[in-house]
Amino acid sequence: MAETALAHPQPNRLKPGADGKHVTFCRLCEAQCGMVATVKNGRVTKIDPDRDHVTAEGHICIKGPSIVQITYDEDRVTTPLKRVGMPGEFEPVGWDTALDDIAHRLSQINASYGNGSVAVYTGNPTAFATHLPTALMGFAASLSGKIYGAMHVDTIGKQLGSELVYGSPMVQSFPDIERTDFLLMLGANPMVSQLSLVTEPLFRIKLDDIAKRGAVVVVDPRRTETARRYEHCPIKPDTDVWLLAAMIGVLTGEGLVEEALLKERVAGWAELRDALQWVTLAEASDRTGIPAARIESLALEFAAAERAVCYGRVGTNRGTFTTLLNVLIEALNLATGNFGQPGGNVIASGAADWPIPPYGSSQSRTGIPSTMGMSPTGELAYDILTPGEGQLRALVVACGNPALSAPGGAKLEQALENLDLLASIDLYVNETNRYADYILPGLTFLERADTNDFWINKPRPWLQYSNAVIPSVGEARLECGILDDLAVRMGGPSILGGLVGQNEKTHPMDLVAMQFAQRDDGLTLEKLKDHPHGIALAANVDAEGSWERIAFKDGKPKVWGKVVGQEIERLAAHPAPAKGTEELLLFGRRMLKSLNSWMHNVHRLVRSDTPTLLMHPDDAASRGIETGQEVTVSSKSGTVTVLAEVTPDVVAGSVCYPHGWGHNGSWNLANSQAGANINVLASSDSSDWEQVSGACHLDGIPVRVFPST
Ligand SMILES: Nc1nc2c(c(=O)[nH]1)N[C@H]1C(S)=C(S)[C@@H](COP(=O)(O)OP(=O)(O)OC[C@H]3O[C@@H](n4cnc5c(=O)[nH]c(N)nc54)[C@H](O)[C@@H]3O)O[C@H]1N2
Ligand SMILES: Nc1nc2c(c(=O)[nH]1)N[C@H]1C(S)=C(S)[C@@H](COP(=O)(O)OP(=O)(O)OC[C@H]3O[C@@H](n4cnc5c(=O)[nH]c(N)nc54)[C@H](O)[C@@H]3O)O[C@H]1N2
Ligand code: SF4
Ligand SMILES: [Mo]
Repeated sequence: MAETALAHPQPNRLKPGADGKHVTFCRLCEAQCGMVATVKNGRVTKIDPDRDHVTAEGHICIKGPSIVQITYDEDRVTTPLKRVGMPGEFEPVGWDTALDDIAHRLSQINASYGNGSVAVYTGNPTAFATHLPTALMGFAASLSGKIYGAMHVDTIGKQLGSELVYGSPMVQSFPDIERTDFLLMLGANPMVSQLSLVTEPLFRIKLDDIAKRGAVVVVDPRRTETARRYEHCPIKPDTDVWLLAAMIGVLTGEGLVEEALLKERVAGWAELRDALQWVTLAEASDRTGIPAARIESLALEFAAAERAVCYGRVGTNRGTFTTLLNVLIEALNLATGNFGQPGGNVIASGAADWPIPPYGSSQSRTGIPSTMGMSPTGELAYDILTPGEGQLRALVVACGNPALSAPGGAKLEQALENLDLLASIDLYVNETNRYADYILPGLTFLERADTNDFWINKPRPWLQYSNAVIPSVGEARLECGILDDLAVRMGGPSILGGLVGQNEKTHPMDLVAMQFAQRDDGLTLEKLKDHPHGIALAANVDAEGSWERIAFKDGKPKVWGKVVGQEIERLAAHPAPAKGTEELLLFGRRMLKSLNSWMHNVHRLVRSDTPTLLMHPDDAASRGIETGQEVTVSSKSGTVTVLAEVTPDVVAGSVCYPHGWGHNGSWNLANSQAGANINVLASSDSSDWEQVSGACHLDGIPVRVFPST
């Protein structure tokens, strides 16, 4: 029986499953494009762009409409599954049986071992389902459990940097791309990723406009789709921190920093400036591979632009100095007077007001301080396999696939099989939950009512509500409802009810309605429902208001502190890589028709998106490697075999491969695709990561590459 309780009453629009055109929005990536879904005989037959959408104005990418194939995919899990044999061998089971057994075993494990023996893993799609992140946090708290997630392979440097500079990991700055004249972009490829930690579906038009007004400079070891369109500044992987330190040095030397503003409104500038004085242009040039003159001109161009902003994304979050790098990005924006200004680096209002434990409030078993109270994901295998206090014995994975997304894939798979209990809420049998005891079927966004208020980093703020387009397929259920049910079966209060102080089940949309009721602009959820294409809240983000959002009591950003000081000392002592070595540095990329590890079961997405190892012609020639050849790539952590593609697009001395491939779940088409799990090459030994954050080292991994035959 389909669960129709998900259908929240919605007077002005079609009921879930009703024939007709349902106005909705995509929840696959942060762009959140508007969509119109056509339903015939209760089934979604097609998805068109919503040309009346308040921000996207008809923008959509190829992945969005593919949600239809995923929703009705015959490989999709639509009943609870129980493991009956080897990994991947499951049989359908009833909801009550599954939930009762999971609840019973979780309670038992927790009672027997306590102390972090139980954990949740929150994958990327949890951030696109209203109240799922909060439900997961509540669920973990109810078990005194640990929380692992995609953060340590994605945004950790940004989050810790935000806590150090602005006082909270939730107070995150973003570029006001609507109004800037100069965008310095590091480690991001929006032409493929559709822009991350900034929600702007028309990003391409906005970037084109910036380039017309001034410049978009893309710092990347690969001549990416974005670098090609704008101005490329090639850099050796994992060296951006040198670029930023040197740029700050140039600006200081030239007297181009806003000293008065820094003195009055920012804490720690003088200390940071002085601590970086030893960084010379020559050294930075040697480390980054960027000519000294270019580093200098980049700094001068940045300072000269009326409105400039530096933005770093995934490629600045998994290196050796990711935390310092993120602090320096904030510092560059602050020092040039570009923080809290139209066209500069801004902070939006409305960051989730969660009770977040401060940085370092706990430590992992190998001594990594927690950020946002989260355990380092790279340590999952270690925590499961290493006996003693805090050994992990039960894991609930929500919308995640760490076997492909976290470092040390093979070891992690072995560890997952060693758990006393592994339960997963997912759409598929993936590479992680094939080791599970139970898989519980969750929903696609077509089956969920949602608002888009989680993603607040919008240069043009807007809000949208969508009802579920269809009732849930098969026996699939709303994810936060599943967690709530488990919590209650374990004898605790409802976590969703608990959030609003009621000891009874509450629909997440009721919670959203209550949150809306506290807004000071009078917009209620009911009013929002009257605007099916979304409602524009303002033409622009309130840039000047950014200053009021700083979480420190004195309202001043802090660019100096113990962590920053120590990290600069570590940088000074960091040896330059040996020259003339056989090793190449491996870094990642995303592909337009992929979404991390899980959209490879859709024919139109995979038919022309084969992953290859990009390699510079000089490196290929010296190894006798040609395009299309099978090559072996090995690191200290593992070995994979992949196809080579020789191209001058990557800097010499580096190779590039996307993550999320190498399938062996129950998704038939995905399993038949070429490609390997590149994270087998990433280290799950915590001593190989940045110690202050636990950021996994995914970009700049030393590897050897040679022909396979
Ligand atoms: N080497 C390398 N590794 C990386 C990265 C990289 O750039 N390079 N990127 C990292 C980043 S940024 C991220 S975010 C992580 C992602 O890491 P994860 O979040 O662990 O993995 P995903 O591949 O996003 O897997 C999502 C899972 O959720 C399921 N799912 C999708 N939508 C829904 C839904 O609505 N409901 C339910 N119940 N399930 C759903 C899918 O079937 C899939 O199994 O990977 C990281 N790993
Ligand atoms: N099509 C598609 N879109 C996606 C996703 C997807 O998998 N596919 N995933 C979504 C997710 S979960 C996220 S987090 C966002 C991420 O969005 P982005 O941050 O834009 O992610 P990427 O496209 O991986 O771009 C990262 C860039 O960093 C570069 N890079 C790697 N190492 C370094 C380095 O040391 N220095 C510098 N300067 N650059 C480096 C890579 O070459 C790459 O071009 O995208 C989201 N959107
Ligand atoms: S860019 Fe594509 S995947 Fe992202 S929200 Fe828009 S349609 Fe969905
Ligand atoms: Mo991500």
